[in-house]
Amino acid sequence: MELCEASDELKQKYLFRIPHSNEFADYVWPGMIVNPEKIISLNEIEFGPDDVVIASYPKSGTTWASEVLSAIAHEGNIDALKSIRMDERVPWIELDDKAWWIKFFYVWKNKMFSTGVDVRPAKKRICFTHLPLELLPTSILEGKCKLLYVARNPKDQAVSYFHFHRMARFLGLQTHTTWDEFFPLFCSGYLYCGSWFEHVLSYWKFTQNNPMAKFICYEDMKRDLMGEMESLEQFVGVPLSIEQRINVVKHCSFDSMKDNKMTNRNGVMLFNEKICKFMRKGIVGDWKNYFTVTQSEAFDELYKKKMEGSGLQFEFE
Ligand code: PPS
Repeated sequence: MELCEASDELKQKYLFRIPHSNEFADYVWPGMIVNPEKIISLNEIEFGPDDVVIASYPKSGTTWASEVLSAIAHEGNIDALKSIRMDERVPWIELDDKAWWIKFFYVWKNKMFSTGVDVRPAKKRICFTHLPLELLPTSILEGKCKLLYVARNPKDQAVSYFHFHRMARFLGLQTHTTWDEFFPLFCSGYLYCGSWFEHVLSYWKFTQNNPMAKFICYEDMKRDLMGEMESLEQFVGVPLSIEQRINVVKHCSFDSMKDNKMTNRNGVMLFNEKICKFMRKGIVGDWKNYFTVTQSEAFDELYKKKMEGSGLQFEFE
């Protein structure tokens, strides 16, 4: 278990490596893109019955679930999805859009990607967040809108997050942080968005017996996207035909999303894709290429302790 603990020195190093980092509400924030004022101001937004909020711990399949849900909200109209960039169809609510680099990005994006195609408006408004449950706007917590939580087995999530720290400028392009340093930071929860266990378990509890909320897993989407879609359609109340569903499943495959400039996040200047692609591997079980046997055993022990009694189980292969 000692392997899972991060020293104060390591934590300080992490904080130092994140540009404009700050600590707020007991979490570390990458100040280049998220700030406390923006998070607090979100409470002014009144979410309603036509909104669906996707929540997740980073690197859990948010982008994938966003495209699937957006496809449902657009009633299977793939042309609409190909005409509008995903970050417009599914905005990130806590992104600090007052920062000049974000404003610049939007101007550039509109120039580069605007197709001018007039599409039928979506049936539902969709957005996403990585905020821990307790920081969500009140209207979401009060069940005024639907909430979809996407989770992924923590071993693959950690590996994906490790690579993300290397390529995301707002996390400091941490190519010097080794996997052996990242592992205890992840286990101890001293990372942007905090502890994976706390994030996932708090939403898991929230979604239980809550008709306005749903919990899905990356691994289930991998195994049976058709089946997951059907239950998502029911959840948001927009049914598709089988043919439409088949087209959406094709459109949302890893290879198709990877080659689709409206979804693959290529050109987002917050990322350095020369270091690593945003659409990296998209598989279950990549953790085996990173976790040593000792790390895996230590993590399993921690996992058992933290997840005990929750009734939540993940697939790791
Ligand atoms: S983020 O930055 O937090 O919004 O990232 P997020 O979208 O949650 O997670 C990124 C990982 O999801 C993989 N991905 C997919 N896997 C399978 N199929 C599809 N269509 C798909 N789209 C995205 C992406 O490759 C990241 O995982 P890794 O393991 O790094 O490849």
